Amino acid sequence: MLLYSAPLSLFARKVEIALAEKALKFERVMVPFSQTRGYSPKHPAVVAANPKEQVPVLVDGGLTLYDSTVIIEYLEEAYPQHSLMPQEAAARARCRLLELEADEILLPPVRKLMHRTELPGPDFARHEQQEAEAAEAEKLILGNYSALTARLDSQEFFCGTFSLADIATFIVLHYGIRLGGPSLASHQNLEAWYHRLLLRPGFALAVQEIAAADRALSHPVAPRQPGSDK
Ligand SMILES: N[C@@H](CCC(=O)N[C@@H](CS)C(=O)NCC(=O)O)C(=O)O
Repeated sequence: MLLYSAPLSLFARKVEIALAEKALKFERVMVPFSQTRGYSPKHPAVVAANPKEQVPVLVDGGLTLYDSTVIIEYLEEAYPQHSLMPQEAAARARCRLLELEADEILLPPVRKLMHRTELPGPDFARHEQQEAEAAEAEKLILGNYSALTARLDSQEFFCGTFSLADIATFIVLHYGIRLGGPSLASHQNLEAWYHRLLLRPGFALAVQEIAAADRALSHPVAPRQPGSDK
């Protein structure tokens, strides 16, 4: 299997963690990325494989797929060992919904923090505007932490057993923290869940590689002030 990934691509990291959890070996091609030019120039294989010209792209024998959700669903069906889904239909549907919510509900406010790793430009007014929007987004992120804490309740994982919902939720929360967003300190069972996942080799490796990519590519994000997450 061959995965087209990128050093700071949240969606590609989601697939990398799923592959690691399933103990599937893969080759990886890191497409070009920089904070100033984004994904330009696009990798020709990604342009050829995906009409949206985005990573991740997975090639498995004669099959080429794009979109992290479609790729993980395929991996789950083609390689059922180390399942990333519960068994029962309603539980599977809930789990898929949690993945969708990670991508479509949890991620939008985290996107509002992404300017922080870009090299700051000369337009100070624009920066102030971005930070004002980030402050509003951080309130939404804290609200999302509370909703997730209630949903996790006393379970070890979001769908009872470990699943793709944990992968999708973890990676978005990790990006928020990496971008100087609220810490999990005031949400104890969510914080414990986050640290439980970090003990799994695929998660730990992704987090290490993202930190290394930030050191190489990103503007450093100011450390969060203790006590600022109420
Ligand atoms: N829904 C897609 C989103 C993929 C996506 O947004 N990929 C980003 C990197 S995280 C990308 O390749 N962006 C380049 C572009 O849009 O031009 C998925 O789940 O894979």
